[in-house]
Amino acid sequence: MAFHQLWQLRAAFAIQLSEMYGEEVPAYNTLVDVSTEVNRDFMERTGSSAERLGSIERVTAERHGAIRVGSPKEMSQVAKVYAAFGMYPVGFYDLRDASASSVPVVSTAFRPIDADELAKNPFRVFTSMLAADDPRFFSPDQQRRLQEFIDARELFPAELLTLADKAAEQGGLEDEEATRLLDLATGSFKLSDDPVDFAWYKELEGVSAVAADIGGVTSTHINHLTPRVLDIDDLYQRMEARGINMIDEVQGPPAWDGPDILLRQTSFRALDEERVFKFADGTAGPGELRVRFGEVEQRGIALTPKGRELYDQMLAETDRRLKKYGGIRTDVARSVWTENLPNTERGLALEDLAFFTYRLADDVSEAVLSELPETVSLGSLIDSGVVEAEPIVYEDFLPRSAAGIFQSNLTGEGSRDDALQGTDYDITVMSRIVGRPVADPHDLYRAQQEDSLREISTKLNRTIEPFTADLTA
Ligand code: OOG
Ligand code: NI
Repeated sequence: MAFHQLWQLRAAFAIQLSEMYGEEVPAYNTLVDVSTEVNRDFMERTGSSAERLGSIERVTAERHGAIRVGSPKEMSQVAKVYAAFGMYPVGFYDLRDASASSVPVVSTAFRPIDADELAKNPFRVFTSMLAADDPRFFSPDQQRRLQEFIDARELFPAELLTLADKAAEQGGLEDEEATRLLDLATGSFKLSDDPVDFAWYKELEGVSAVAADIGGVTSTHINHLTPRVLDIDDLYQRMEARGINMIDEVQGPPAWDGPDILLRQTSFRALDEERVFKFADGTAGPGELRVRFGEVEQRGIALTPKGRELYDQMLAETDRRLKKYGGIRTDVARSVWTENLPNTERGLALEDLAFFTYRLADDVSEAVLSELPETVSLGSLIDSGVVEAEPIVYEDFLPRSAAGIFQSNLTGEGSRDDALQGTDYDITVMSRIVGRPVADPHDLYRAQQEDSLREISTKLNRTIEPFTADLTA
């Protein structure tokens, strides 16, 4: 008998989902193969610096998934399931206003929180909840019928929830129970072959294809699983060369002559999948739904709130220039970035634009150390080689990119009545729904950075002044 800790359960869960998804959506296997090739070639081209943002093993094994649920109750249940895998809610994303199309969901991402847990296995799942009570999307009558439909289904069997609680409480499970937990959890994310009520599905699709995908069927399903690559532009070209139709652009930051920042993503539409429909006249028959897709991402350095504000300003500036002068988005974005963002890690660190952990360099002489003043700036410690910076990888998501990913895979625009007042959702409401506090990603990164600085400060017995603007010159 072996005891399986939460991270081991998480790693096994990621693999089991991946195997199931590969059987369901063969294009996913192609994507994984091409991603592996891209990473291997990138390593060969760039050598050891390729691993600056994670070991090649971690990057190549890394995935994120996405699922969608229909109600606060389902959200709190899925949170219990994730807790059994050491995955906790981080970040609040309101996608209702993040795009022109109708995307009636609010989301959070479940992921490991501690750096050592992330290093063991970083599996994360972007999890969206239908805002079924938002009058901008659903009429009062639709809200009532949606709620009834969703309340009547069971996404997560009671046995799964009991086992999940037990795992969370004990910090893991013994063999047999571990296997059972994994089977039940994976099974509840499997595309169901239950017949789909045609009229109901189409009615919801008129509001939003996302609403139909969530509230028009009796179960949830893993919507995509996303491998991580080291060069997304290379991946994009190779997929197109294989005849796979990618969305128009890579979402997020442009390719540019500087460190990888935040998150770049792109996707393609999966093929039609066969489903059985029930029609109003009582007959049933085969049909097709196209709801799932393939996505890939390249992760970069996490930005501080100050860096994030600059990022948002650069997005707005890119939009403004495109509107005024036209052009290709990535080209315009690249020039905005080059004008506004330091293109070295050092610049990003010193202007407090991105998060790093710091550590003492191995080979600093006692003489240098003894001459350090009582209070010393981080900039001078880096410049004199006493301290080295390691970028903190962005482990989260971007609302505008997420909306773009949703949007690029919708069949139509859907409808949203902006004249009405939307329901209030925010990180506090989401915490209540989930049943535990939703962490602010910036707090997590900041704490990691500060812990590392505190450690150096103790070792050196000096006060470290973090960011001194005049050193950036
Ligand atoms: C989630 C879309 C967002 C991402 O990577 O930004 C997402 C969904 O389609 O349910 O996965
Ligand atoms: Ni995704």
